Amino acid sequence: MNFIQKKMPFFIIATILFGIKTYIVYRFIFNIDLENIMQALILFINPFVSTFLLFSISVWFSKKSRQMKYIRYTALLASLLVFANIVFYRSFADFITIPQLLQGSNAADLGKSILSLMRPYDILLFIDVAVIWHLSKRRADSFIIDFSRRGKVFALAMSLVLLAGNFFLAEMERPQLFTRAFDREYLVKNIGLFNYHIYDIAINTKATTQKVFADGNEIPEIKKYVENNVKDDQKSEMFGVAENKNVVFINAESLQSFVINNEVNGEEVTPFLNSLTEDKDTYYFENFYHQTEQGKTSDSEFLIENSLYPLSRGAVFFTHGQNEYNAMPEILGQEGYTSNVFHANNKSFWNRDQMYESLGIDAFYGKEAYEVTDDNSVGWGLKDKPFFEQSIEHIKTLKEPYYSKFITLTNHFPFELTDQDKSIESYDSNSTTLNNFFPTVRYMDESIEQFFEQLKAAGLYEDSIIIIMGDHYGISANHNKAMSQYLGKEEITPFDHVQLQRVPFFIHIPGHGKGEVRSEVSGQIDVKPTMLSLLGIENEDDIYFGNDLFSNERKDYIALRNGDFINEDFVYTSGICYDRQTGEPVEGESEVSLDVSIDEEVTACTPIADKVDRELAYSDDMIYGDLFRFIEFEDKEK
Ligand code: GP9
Ligand code: MN
Repeated sequence: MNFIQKKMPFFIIATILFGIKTYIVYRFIFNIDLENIMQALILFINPFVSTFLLFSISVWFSKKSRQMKYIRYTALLASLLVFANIVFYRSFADFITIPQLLQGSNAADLGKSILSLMRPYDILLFIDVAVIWHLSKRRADSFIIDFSRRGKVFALAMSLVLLAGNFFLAEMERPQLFTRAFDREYLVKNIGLFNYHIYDIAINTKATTQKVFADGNEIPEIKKYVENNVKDDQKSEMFGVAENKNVVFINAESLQSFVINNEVNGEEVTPFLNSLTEDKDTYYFENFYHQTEQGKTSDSEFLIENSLYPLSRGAVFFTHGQNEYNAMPEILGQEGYTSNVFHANNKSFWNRDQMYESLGIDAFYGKEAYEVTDDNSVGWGLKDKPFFEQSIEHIKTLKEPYYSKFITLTNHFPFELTDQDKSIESYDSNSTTLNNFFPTVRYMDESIEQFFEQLKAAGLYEDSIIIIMGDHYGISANHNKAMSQYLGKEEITPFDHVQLQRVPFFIHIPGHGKGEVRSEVSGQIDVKPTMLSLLGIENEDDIYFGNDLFSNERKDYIALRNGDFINEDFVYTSGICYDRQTGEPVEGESEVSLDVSIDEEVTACTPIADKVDRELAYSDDMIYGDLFRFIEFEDKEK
């Protein structure tokens, strides 16, 4: 060890040893996908960044013995944390979260198998601890241990700079990594295991505090609002038309309504879905809006299962995955249904594994349930055609009646497709994203058509209703120039932007014969009440914010998560009230507001905008306070 003696502070030696170990664990024990060089670089850097931060704290201890003790015990505890994650990972292919740790069932499962999850070579994980222990006890004098004030401040500044650099690279690689918190694997990959745990603790503390202060007093007011403003008193004439049928729900990734009955390069984009708009067994809602925010697909799932709004920041699947809900799968469960989700991606993506349990979903067929090879994958993973093909085999084994959701993947940004899967040419504009969107949408359209055929061939079609819904936009406002070119418009105004948030919604009822194109303003918030009504299930004491789409007494607006709204007459966005027919701003009256003593424009939109704000706040209260835990639902097993 002579070569390092008297050259470096001891905490640097510890950082290097521990950093190397952590990197080896990332690469060879955790099965972390590296998609590009940038990810490989970040994964290499982050173990050293976080351990530097951890060990450099030692410089603030003035006594040598304390410094050494701090480094020794930190190395030991941090190694135990890595080890605990390894054991957990071997069982769940996931990283420990505080709620999971506290969740009885997981811990109990793990308890039984903990020994079988350990390997003899795991002992090697503690080599660096042994070396650190030895050096710190026997060779302490050989290292720099006296730090001047400047040295201390420098060490601190250095660790913050390194951390900022790491976070900067991580944000570049995955924009909005922290606010959206997609996936634990991404977090660990980008910011390291230790920072991930700190992040997890922070999120958890925030959620818990808000929950602790809630006592259910808020519920009567919210209930009253929902009774008076949301729920309709009468059942619609569609109540029960699909009683006891299986429900096949297709989540069409990033599908927007502007492609329906539209062309690109003179070819139909979605011939199959277009044919459904004219089909007598299908209702097509042409003014149906997605209401998602940062949680994207997971937000759309949250909306349809609960008829509550997702949160304005972060993914509620992540931040409130442990709440109690009165979700559709649970309600259907009481009526004898089983509920299943099919999605060939990591189970932990969007924290689905945890949230699905809270929503009462019985089975989740994730990536492991599929045969995924290089040949049948593109972009995000398994292509939609093999996905549906393989799903059919699983569906055949399900207990009926079932509610099964199929989440497609191919039509996901960056919309990659191999030439042999391309049935139509890309568009030609300055946006590769928009250009490539059309062929992947067409591929998804074909995969859904094929799925209909497969359901028929398997004898599963007649007893099912099939719902197809776009989950959220695929083309963001960053591509407005290309979008205006495609739509033949001069520009995309804020009004147009809201109109582009329409996603297709189809309800296909084999043999029904009364299908039509429906034009009422509608949204994802309406899916739960609509489905329950079609299945003939009453849900009276529930709290939710949507309506049965077939009812005549629906509340007359659809709120977007940012407070914008659409109703039959207006589109309200960016503080401007637009006439929905003309797209022109509506004249308002100036009024001096007493609170802020500035001029405020009052338009026909103002009263509805106020109501929207109130409704969003009530929905947030339900989630932040975990208020469903205070409501006793009939028949609900607690
Ligand atoms: C990931 C898939 C896509 O599992 O659902 O998620 P998104 O990025 O669209 O929210
Ligand atoms: Mn999606």
